[in-house]
Amino acid sequence: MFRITSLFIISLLYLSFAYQDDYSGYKVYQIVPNNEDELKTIQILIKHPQMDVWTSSKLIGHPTVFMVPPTIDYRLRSSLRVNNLPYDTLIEDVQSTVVNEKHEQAAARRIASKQNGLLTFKQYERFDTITWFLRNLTNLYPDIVQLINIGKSYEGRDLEVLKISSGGNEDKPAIFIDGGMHAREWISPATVLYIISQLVENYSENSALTDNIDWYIIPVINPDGYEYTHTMSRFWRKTRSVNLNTYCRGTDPNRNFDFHWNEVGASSDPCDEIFAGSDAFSERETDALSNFVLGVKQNIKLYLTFHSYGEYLLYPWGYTSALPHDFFELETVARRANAVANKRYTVGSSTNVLYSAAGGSDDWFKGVAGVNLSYTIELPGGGLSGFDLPPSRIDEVVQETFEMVKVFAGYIQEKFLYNRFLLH
Ligand code: 0X9
Ligand code: ZN
Repeated sequence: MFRITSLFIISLLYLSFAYQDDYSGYKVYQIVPNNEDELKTIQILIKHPQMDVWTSSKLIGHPTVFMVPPTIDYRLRSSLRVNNLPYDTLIEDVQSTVVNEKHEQAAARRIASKQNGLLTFKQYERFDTITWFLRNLTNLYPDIVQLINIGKSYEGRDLEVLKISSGGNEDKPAIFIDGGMHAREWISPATVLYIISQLVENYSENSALTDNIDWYIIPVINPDGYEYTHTMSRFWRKTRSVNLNTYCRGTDPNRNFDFHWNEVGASSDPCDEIFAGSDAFSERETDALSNFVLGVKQNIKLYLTFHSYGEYLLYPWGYTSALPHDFFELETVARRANAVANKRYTVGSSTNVLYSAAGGSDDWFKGVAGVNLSYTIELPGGGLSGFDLPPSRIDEVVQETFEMVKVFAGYIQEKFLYNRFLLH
């Protein structure tokens, strides 16, 4: 009996590891363009469908980092040589980085388990723990928090928005925050969880932020992808929905929003990392999010969506290089927030500092939901891969980012409350 049970366990263990993605022989390169010509060559290079772009920018001096499979490595390097493009090899063998990160995670878990509290910000949490944390907040702080189910993910996970409100006036300005849209950007859910924890668990100290503002917050909008990066494939980016007539799964949720959908910087090929989906809002996750937002849009005055990495503070548009009519305000508020990060972030419109990409959530919030102040925040990278910011650095990033969020919230108060008092 014992032998049968242990055989069963061993085969289960084997099965759970057997299909994990193996990044042996995958390499990561970095190119920092010194002039317009190099910039142009990079833009062409990163269009290669088998290249996984980790960060990129349209600005001279800003790095473009990408991962390549062994199958195209030789050709890629020849083309870099032919084009006279100097590059650095950031990672010789991606698999060893993934294994290292697993060890780091295990060590971080041991440290975290010795501390009090459900979330310690000493490790990247799994989706179940995150859900548990949110639900527990509704038990502990029923007067100020409410968990609103907005739908289910493709694989059936609950999509839940936490509403933080001190009550009173129904017409308060609101801030909407999401994280975890791209599965592998682990620092994003961690940051959003920290914001929640500060607003709720540290309520007395931060009550100025909740007295006059309502908050709608969802830490992981793409939970299927997030879990998949923890269990199967560390660098998965998209959702996990099945696509027709192909084995390639998933849609890039940040190309799936119904505003100039699939016009530019997105792909119609389900095997691409920037697949826009079979249609706008084809994904349950983006559909649920947008339906919920349309119901409360008149109150939402600010949208923040957290991604990683590269330290960019981006505002619309991503679908055109034209600037929004109120770009001056967008720029001014972003610069104020950037001051708390010692101006490390690059501020600008997505198209002008990063790349053109239509169907992003930020564009939709502004263009369709009418939330004029809409930002994508690309958090700092770290570790070797950029996405493997060591657990020991979570604290520092989330704390600094919360300070930035305070600046954004301060502006909302200034604009929508104090001005109102003055007018009345
Ligand atoms: O490409 C994206 O979706 C975002 N960068 S990431 O590296 N996290 O994937 C930037 C999105 C900027 N916004 C729009 N293009 N609308
Ligand atoms: Zn992202």
